[in-house]
Amino acid sequence: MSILKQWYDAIQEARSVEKIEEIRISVFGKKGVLAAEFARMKEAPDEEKAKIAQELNIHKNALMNELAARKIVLQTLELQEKMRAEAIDVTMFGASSQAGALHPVMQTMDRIVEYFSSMNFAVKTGTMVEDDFNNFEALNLPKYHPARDMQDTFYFKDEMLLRTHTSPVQIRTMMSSKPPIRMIAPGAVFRRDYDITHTPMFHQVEGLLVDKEGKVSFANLKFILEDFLKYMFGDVQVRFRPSFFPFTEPSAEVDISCVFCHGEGCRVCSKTGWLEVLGCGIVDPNVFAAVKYENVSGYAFGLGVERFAMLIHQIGDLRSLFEGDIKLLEQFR
Ligand code: 2U9
Repeated sequence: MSILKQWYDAIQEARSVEKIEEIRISVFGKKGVLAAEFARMKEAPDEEKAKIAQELNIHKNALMNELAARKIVLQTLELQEKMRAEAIDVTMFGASSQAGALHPVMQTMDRIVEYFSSMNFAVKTGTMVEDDFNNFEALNLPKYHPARDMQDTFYFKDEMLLRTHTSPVQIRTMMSSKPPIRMIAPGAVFRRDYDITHTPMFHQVEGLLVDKEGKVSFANLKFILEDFLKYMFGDVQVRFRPSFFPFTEPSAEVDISCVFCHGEGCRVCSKTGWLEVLGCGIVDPNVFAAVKYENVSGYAFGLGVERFAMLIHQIGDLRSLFEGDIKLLEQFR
C-alpha cells in the first residue's frame, strides 16, 4: 500500500495538465501500479484478500478524485497564463505611422493652378511625347531655330520628341476648339540640361488667353500677372522688362523684388534686388496663323514651378527637390 502513498505527493507536485496525464497512466493504466497491486493481491492469503481489495479501492477512488481536482486547478492556471501572455494592452501607445505629404513642387503647382482656376482659366494637360509641329513649328520655331538643337531636345525617331515646354497643349487646344480661349497648361517638360540651376525634367505652368482682335491688351496681361505674383509671394514689387520669345511679340520678362533681401541686394539676387520669375507677351501672329485663327488677339505667359517652390520655401539648391531626401520632405507636411 505504501507504494500508492507517493502518488498523492506526485499529484500535488504536478505543475502541468500534461504531467497529470502521465500520472494517470502510471497509476490507472493497464501496466499501472493499481493493476500491479490488484495482481499482487491474488497471491495474498485468501482471508486477507477482501481487506486488501477494500483498501485498494479506497485508494483508487481517492487518487481518482485527487487527479481530477488537481487537473482542474492546473487547467485554470494554464488558461490564466495563456490569457496573460496573449493579452493586448489597449492602453499602450501605438507605433507612430509616417505620414506622407505632397512634394513641395506639387504643392506649389497646386497653388498656382488654384489662382488661375479662380480667375476662370481652364486647366488642360497633354502628353509628354510630342511631335515637331506642336512643340516647335506652330510656335514660330522653324526648322533652323537653335532651340530645336539635338543639344537641347530629347528626340525619338520619326521627329517625335519629349516636349520642351507645355506650349503644345495650347496649340492642340486651339486646333480643336474655337476662340475665346482662357487656359493654363501645368506639367512636366524635358530639356537636355543638367547643372546647378537646370534638371532634365522640370515643371511649367503656361497660360494662354485668346479673344477677338483688339480685346486683349498688354495691360490685361500686366494686371493678372501682378495680381498672381502678389498672391504667390505676398507684398512684393513687380516689374516688367522687355525681352524676346519666338512665340510672343512684344515680350517681357517679369521680376519680383528679392524675397530674401527685400530689394537691398544679396547673393540670391546677385545684388540686383530683383528675381526673374516669369516670361510673357502678346501672342505672335505667326502662332495664330499656324492654328488658322483669324481676327484674334491674345496673351501668353510661362513659368518654372521649381523656381517658384525654391523662392517660396527658401530652398537654396534645385537638386534637393529631386533627391527624395526624407529630411527635406518632412518639412512640407
Ligand atoms: C502659345 C503661345 C505662347 C508661353 C510663354 C514664356 C514666355 C516663358 C519660360 C519661363 C521659365 C519657360 O520654364 S521656363 O524656363 N517661359 O518665358 N512662356 S511666353 O507662350 C506661349 C505658349 C503657347 C500657343
